[in-house]
Amino acid sequence: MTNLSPSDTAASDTAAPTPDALADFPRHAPATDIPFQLLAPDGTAPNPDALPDPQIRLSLYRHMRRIRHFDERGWVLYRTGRLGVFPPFKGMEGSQVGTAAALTSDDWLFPTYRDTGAALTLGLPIARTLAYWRTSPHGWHMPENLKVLPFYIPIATQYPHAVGAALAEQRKGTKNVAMAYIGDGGSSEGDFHEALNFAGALNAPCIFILQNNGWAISVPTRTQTRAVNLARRADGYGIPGVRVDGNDVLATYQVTVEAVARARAGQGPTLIETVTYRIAAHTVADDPTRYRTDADTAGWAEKDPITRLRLHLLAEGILTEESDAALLKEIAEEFEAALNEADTYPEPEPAEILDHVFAEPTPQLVAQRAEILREVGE
Ligand SMILES: Cc1ncc(C[n+]2csc(CCOP(=O)(O)OP(=O)(O)O)c2C)c(N)n1
Ligand SMILES: [Mg+2]
Repeated sequence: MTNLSPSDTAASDTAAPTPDALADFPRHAPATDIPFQLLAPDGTAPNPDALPDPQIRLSLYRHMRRIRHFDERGWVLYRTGRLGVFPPFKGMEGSQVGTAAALTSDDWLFPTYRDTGAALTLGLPIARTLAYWRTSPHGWHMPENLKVLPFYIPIATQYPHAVGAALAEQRKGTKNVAMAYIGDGGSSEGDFHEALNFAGALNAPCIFILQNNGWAISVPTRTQTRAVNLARRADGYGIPGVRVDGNDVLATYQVTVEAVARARAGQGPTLIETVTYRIAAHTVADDPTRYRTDADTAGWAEKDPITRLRLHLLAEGILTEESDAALLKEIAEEFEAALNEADTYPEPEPAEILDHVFAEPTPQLVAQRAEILREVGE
């Protein structure tokens, strides 16, 4: 099963490419720098036969709506002192859902701080996710039935880790894959390049998602690198690179399903650059008006991933105004129930900061724990 709702067809099964389809992969790697797209910003699909099943389209829409609700409620909770600082991801829902929905719960997901939406899509419970952004230990360790790593704050470190996890699965002889996220800024770090080379050389079943959202805090992508098409960085490591419209969840999903299928079939790693945009601030504590103007962001609101799929689903009769309203109500209720659950988690004890670092604490951690307990007088 994939991460789409239980009633959905397993995406990786239905979309398992034939040998012919694999032969010319990546068929979406363009000679130009134009990202691959299935759905135009006005919701029209020039090639309707290329779209995934209606049920999958609806499920992708539901996931995007669900994570946007988290993002919107997150701002309110932060401003009312009920959530810590978190990085919003509005506008990037297509990129996060389209990629994570191609995995199953047997696969690994290595998210950055920006990728709350991807982790929620794969099944990380909302209550635990809220706990993480409340800096509560309840959010520091993941449910045992999921291989989602805690959100990485040091940029790029997750890439080599993901290759390690992918190689472990390869050695065990499973078909499981690892998916790692990084930003445009992170792709200028050494770890990014080491990981791609390592994965290519050892044919690791690893999918590298590079979310190019235009900004690394206050530094625009055009300033941090002279490269325009970041997917082409894959060429340097002999692996396929795909540039996709990250605000088109259907296109993103399709290229990711293909990359996952290749990895499961023993055909190695893929780099997917999702071209998207950070509509909001770097974190809820950041003020982007200090470093960018309306001219910088112009045009991106019209490319919103949710609006575009909504227009398409309404036109196709897959969604109605009524079913959409019912969906939003259901999503809001689910969120409030999770918030209530997170509110019941007890306040952390100071020494808990050292829990969950290793399965068995090292002698150093045992000593530090004792020191903390002495300091707080326990
Ligand atoms: C190793 C490391 N260096 C510097 C930072 C400080 N830092 C936090 S976010 C960020 C920018 C990252 O930009 P990008 O990779 O594009 O991700 P985005 O925030 O756009 O999702 C930097 C430099 C850090 N967290 N880790
Ligand atoms: Mg960025």
